[in-house]
Amino acid sequence: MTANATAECWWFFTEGRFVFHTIRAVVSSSQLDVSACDGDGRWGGQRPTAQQQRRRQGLATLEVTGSDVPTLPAVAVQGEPRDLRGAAIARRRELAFAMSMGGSAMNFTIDGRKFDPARIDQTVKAGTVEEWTLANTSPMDHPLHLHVWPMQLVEENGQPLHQPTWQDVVNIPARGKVRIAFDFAGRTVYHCHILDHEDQGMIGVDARKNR
Ligand SMILES: [Cu+2]
Repeated sequence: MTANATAECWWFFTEGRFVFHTIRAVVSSSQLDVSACDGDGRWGGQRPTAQQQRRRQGLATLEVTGSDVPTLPAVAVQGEPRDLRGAAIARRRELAFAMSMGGSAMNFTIDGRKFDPARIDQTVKAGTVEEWTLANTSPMDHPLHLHVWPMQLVEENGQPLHQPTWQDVVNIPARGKVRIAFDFAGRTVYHCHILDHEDQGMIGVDARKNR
């Protein structure tokens, strides 16, 4: 999973004690570690050590007691979003995700601009399918989240995806590109899901118009 992404799981438990933990380190060298930043939020501190990289992180302990309940009814099959890979693409756009020094702090920008809630960054015709290439020119990953609507990931670093993959957060790797497709109507925002990146400007507004 990418930073701050969500997943929904179903579990069947028997009696006992269970611990959820990460299967490997929480910190990777391509992701922001707070302790690896100096006071100005600039990258420049320690990279995680090999020992830190190997360390598992406990997340939660769960104790299951009592007797078994009768078998639950099967979970209804969930509908999947429409596979957009063969859809007619109304428009293609490329968005640039960048970071730069601005005064005493970093600027995190999309297409060279910081967030302005009064500005609409992308205007799209409702009911059409668009394909966006998300290009990251910075040395850090930026997990992009589009509010409310799932994005279909269609290409990762030049390689097309052969399985339909929908995500609510798509990681744009450092100095890499991903391509997504989606269709929706309304007004929403897209932003980097790393809190201090979005707080420092990495948010855009997307509005769909019925014309
Ligand atoms: Cu970011």
